[in-house]
Amino acid sequence: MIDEILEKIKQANKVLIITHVNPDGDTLGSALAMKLFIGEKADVLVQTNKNISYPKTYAFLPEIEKVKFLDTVKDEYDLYIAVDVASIDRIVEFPRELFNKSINTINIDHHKTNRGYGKINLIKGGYSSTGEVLYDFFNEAGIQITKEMAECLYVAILTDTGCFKYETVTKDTFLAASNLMQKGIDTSLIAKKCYDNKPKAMITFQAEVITNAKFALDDKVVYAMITPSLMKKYNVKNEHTEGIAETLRSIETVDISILLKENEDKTTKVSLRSKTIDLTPVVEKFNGGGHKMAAGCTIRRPIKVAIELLLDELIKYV
Ligand SMILES: [Mn+2]
Repeated sequence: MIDEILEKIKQANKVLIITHVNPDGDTLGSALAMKLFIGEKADVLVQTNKNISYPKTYAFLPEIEKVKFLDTVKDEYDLYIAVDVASIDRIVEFPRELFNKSINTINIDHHKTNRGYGKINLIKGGYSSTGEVLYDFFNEAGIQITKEMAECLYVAILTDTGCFKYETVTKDTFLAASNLMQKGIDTSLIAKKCYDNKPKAMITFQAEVITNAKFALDDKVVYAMITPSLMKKYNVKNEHTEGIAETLRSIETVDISILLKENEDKTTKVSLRSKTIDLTPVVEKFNGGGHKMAAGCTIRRPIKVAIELLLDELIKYV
């Protein structure tokens, strides 16, 4: 499989590396590490238009200033590589069309729910991050990991493990981090850039969301709701909702935290976090995906209906 991937990369004239919608540190770090390896003939796609862009937190990543957006991407590629994209519907219409019609598609991921929609699928379900999958890939392929690539992979692993806290972390994850550190990256500075760099409005916005959170099922479940008007009030973007579900999960009695965000079209984006309960069957009921302790879905109903549907489902597990 590794040789096959290397061969495809070698043969390609132009490569599009696709990150998932609402990009995070893992998908961006993995995509940029891959771009740094492939070089000039590879572009990274962020699936928004340019004015929405990627979370500013990650603006320090090498070569991120070169990414393509939906409004600049063209039909000019002969190889597509999706990284950290759990399912094909995490790629939006136009790039999905390009991906689906191409004979050269590679799917690199760590989500257990990934069904292998690529022609070549390098999926290590249960791995800490796609960053760690790629770290193994580069090593097994005998590819030299540069300092810049190491920075990207480290950010991918750091952010997707919640700073090495989640149960997906193994001794190999620490070994990867250690080896990446030996490339000369400043891990303390990277952590500051990823976590101590938030806009003031993000914290005041999150304070209001958390203050209004509701508890259910003997305080084992907590949920918070975000409407477009609240986001407008604080002038915040999607990326500024990050961390709310984790903060709510950190409450002593809570096993499952839910963050619901109503979209302009009255559908609801749901993020779930859990301490002990496997969330994958819950989100699969709503065509979502993810990991045991961190999963998500979109429910095609307004926010108040969505939470009722979710609570009805969660009663079976809590
Ligand atoms: Mn990931």
